[in-house]
Amino acid sequence: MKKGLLILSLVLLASVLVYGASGCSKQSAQSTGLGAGSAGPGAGSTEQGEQSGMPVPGSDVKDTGVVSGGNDAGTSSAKYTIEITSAGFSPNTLKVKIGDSVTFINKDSAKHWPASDVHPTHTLYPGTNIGTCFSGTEAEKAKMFDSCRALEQGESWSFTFNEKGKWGYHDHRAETLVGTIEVA
Ligand SMILES: [Cu+2]
Repeated sequence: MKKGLLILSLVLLASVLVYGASGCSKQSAQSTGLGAGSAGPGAGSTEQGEQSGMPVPGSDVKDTGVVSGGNDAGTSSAKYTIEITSAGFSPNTLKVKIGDSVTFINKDSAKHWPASDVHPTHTLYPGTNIGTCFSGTEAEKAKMFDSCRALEQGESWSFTFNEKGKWGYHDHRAETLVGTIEVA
């Protein structure tokens, strides 16, 4: 009796285990299959999308910050001042970077006219031509290394250098007053 019971219970237990195991494996296989077929990829991809999506906007924001910072660094141009006196330009040699701007200020009682070489046409600096001073548009004139007018005492004129090179200039009113701006 005891043996019979033990064996019976063992058999029952074994069958339960086997059924249970097979049932479990079937269920898991089915759920995996179903999952893979329907909800699985969707949920998985959604989860992945959310998981990878969450950091992406964050990193985008960070990237944007970095980029705008980089832009700031790129666009933050230096500003230089060159004084004009009866002795000429000071400093008369200057090294700047592309995008930097230079303000010429007339500290003299006489008028001065900073302009690209070569006198009298002023065509050394790209896009510059003294003729355009009188016939060109404001946009064209803005690109010219030429004040296009004689600066009064205390008056200033600013120009942004967007062309690489070593640019000689002079005072169109007194062409012996010269200087050089090197744009790197
Ligand atoms: Cu000139």
